[in-house]
Amino acid sequence: MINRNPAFANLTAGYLFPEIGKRRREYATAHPDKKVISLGIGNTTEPLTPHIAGAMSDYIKALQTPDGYSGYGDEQGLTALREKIASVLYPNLIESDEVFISDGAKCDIGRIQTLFGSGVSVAVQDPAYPVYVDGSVMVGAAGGAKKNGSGYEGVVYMPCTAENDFFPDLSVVPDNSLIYFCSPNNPTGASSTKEQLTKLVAFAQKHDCIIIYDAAYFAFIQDKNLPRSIFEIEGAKECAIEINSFSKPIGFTGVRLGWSIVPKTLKFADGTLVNKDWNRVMTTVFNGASNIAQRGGLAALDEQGLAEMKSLIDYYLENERLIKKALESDNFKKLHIEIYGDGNSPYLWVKFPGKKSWEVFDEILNQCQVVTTPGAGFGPAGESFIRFSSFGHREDIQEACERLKNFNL
Ligand code: PL4
Repeated sequence: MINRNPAFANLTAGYLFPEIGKRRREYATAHPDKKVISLGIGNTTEPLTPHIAGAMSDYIKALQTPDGYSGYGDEQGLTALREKIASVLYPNLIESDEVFISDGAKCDIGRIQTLFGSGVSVAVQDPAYPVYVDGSVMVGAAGGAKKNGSGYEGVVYMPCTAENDFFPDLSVVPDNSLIYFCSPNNPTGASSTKEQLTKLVAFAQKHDCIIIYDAAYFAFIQDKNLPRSIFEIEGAKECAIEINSFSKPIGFTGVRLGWSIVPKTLKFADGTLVNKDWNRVMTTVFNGASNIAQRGGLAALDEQGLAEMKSLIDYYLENERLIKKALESDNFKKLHIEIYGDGNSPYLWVKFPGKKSWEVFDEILNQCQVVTTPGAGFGPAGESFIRFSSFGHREDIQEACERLKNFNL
């Protein structure tokens, strides 16, 4: 028999989001008469918009003709889409051959770990999107990280709390580490300022670290002073990779389309270009994003597409305002909850002092039939927090808000 990859024995039993789905299904099965509303998994709910859907549908029609048919494309993506991402989203910052089109940010976060091998040290914001840590554990990074309480021994956790304005103390990060950083942040909803990201980049440069910057929620940033990309920060092209996605901006969570930016100025210790190795990874173990989805991505970045993107983002941000208002009602005041979320992300991060996250999750589900996400699932510093997602149909959000107004602990 072949031995099991020892890295897998180090993982916790299950990944956070399927566990939430399982609890939701169990509750629904036990209470078939009750309608469960999800403010849990960050999954888009609103239909594709006409211009973007139209571009894909036209392309599908063309695929049915001898002239319009196309098979495999370049693994790195359509040249036109790479150029459009560079010029529309990173004007004068990035060149098109630094853009790699993919099937989504999560997949890129997984694949990118193959670039650094098992020896690399890993630092993450705490709390963080679980894929950074679980993916690192799978490839045996961080010294073959082993489960230790609610975290992993070997992974450097950088607490991001209200006390430090959700920006971590970087001094705990060893030299030559991979630093996973997400802004706007999942789950805290905090967006890092230009000053904070300047500190991050300066630290990475001084300590020979590489930042894996997850900007999957960039489109939610409303404050014009907040950076939407790490490459707005001087020096970032020497120390950062950006992972990004069409999932949340245009509802492509199911369609699947994302991109990574690997600057040609980013090098490994031996001088090899990271861009060269990433090109090798993407052309070897990835076969290109769907050519239909890429037509949607192209349409999303023209004038009409960008306007449609804005209308979707505005819709979810209005949901967020409604949820926040419900959480400000008297019953929650009595619980002394603390609400974080400044209208630049789809998430509200809410502290229930003295309570365990999973306990609050179960109570909200049982009392209100509303699914949330327990903060402890995002790392040790997430304990006592609940994440509320604003993805949902307006009428469901309104109903969830009404039910939450009767919640008590
Ligand atoms: C549930 C910071 C959601 N099954 O759709 P992608 O792959 O382009 O982007 C995934 C992604 C990347 N980066 C960050 C994210 O928050 C997400 C999506 N996260 C959430 O509720 O936290 C969906 C989770 C999905 C998953 O595992 O990603």
